[in-house]
Amino acid sequence: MFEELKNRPADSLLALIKAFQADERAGKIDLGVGVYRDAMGRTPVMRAVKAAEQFLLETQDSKKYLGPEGDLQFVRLLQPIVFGKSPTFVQRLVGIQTPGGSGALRLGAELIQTANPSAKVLLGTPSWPNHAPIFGSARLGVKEYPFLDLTSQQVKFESVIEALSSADPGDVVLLHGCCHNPTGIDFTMEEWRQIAELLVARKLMPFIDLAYQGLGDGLEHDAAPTRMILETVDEALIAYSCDKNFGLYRERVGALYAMARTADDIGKAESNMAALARVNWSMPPDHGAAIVRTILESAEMSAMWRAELEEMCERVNDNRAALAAAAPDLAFISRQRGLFSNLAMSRETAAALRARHGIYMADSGRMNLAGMQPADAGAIITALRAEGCL
Ligand code: PLP
Ligand code: TYF
Repeated sequence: MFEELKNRPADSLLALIKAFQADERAGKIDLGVGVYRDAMGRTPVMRAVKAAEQFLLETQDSKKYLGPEGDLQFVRLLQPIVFGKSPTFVQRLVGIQTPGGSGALRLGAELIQTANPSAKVLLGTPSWPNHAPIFGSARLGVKEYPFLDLTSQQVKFESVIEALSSADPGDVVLLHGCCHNPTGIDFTMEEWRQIAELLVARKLMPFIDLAYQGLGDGLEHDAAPTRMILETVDEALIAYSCDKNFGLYRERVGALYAMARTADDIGKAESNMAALARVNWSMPPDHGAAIVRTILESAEMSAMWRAELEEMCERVNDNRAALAAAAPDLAFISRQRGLFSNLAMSRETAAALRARHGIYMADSGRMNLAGMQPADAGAIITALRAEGCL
């Protein structure tokens, strides 16, 4: 049977991890996979996470099953952080714990497929390379449209408007809530408002992917577009990841929220989300969500978490400023937000940056700004100049 299978390419982002490890040069710089790094180049366990793990070790007295919804206290406590303290739409929200933001995207995709198999998902490109495969493997049609021009580093807003204007009622629009992956380019609030109006006018449903809240300009700022959209439309899905802003990557912590029109619809969304979770993973892994719940239940641990997240956010933005200060051509990097910026380059150039200069970024030219130190700015710019990128 297995002889029938075709070999498939490895995820090129994840392959960079191994390539970097195998490089023995001292000055190598890892701007590859999207994990936060501190001033020592480490991806530390956050202080509040350590404290919560200690607390759980001492107090957790059972690991019995929780059910397909996972830890509902986690889902509830996350709500004010994502949606604000008392949003108008709170009664119309339902959430379920998922294995990471990826699990939330997959569950949301299957929920759409169950409710409306002919719905297409509009995806602005470039996007996170896993988006299209996740929707495709849930048997949804994916319609890609150009989201921006890498050479000018500008959003092609006419193309966004055109894609939404020509979509069919019931289609779904995937939107990065903040810290766009791979470009760091988010819509302005004015553009978000125009998008919200079009969603209503064309009867389209937003599916907001919020994987980096707090890593752009702070928790509140980064959630503002999501909240505005939810105040405007009557149905939405939100895939949330705690893997970056709590540094819990391998623990796989996330949630899928649905906002529905009526109490009846909420009940249906909820029961279908649970049923789909059951056939996918039965129940989500507990440990990471228990950590987040423990942090959010404690004022002290929450304050520790918020303070460390702010430090992380500042560090990334300082790195952005250092690159922009060292090369006027890269001024746009200091205006972009989140872990990533995406330079316009060929894959050959990205390969040359790795081979000749020990600078590891994705073949697409995406760089993780958390992977450098401000003092690396000079070496990065010298290499970019040597390879004709500047
Ligand atoms: N969405 C985007 C835009 C991402 O960059 C990631 C990164 O992994 C995810 C979703 C998935 O997050 P998680 O690791 O929680 O599955
Ligand atoms: O874009 C990134 O680097 C992160 C990590 O299949 C990631 O989102 C990359 C690829 C992948 C899963 C996670």
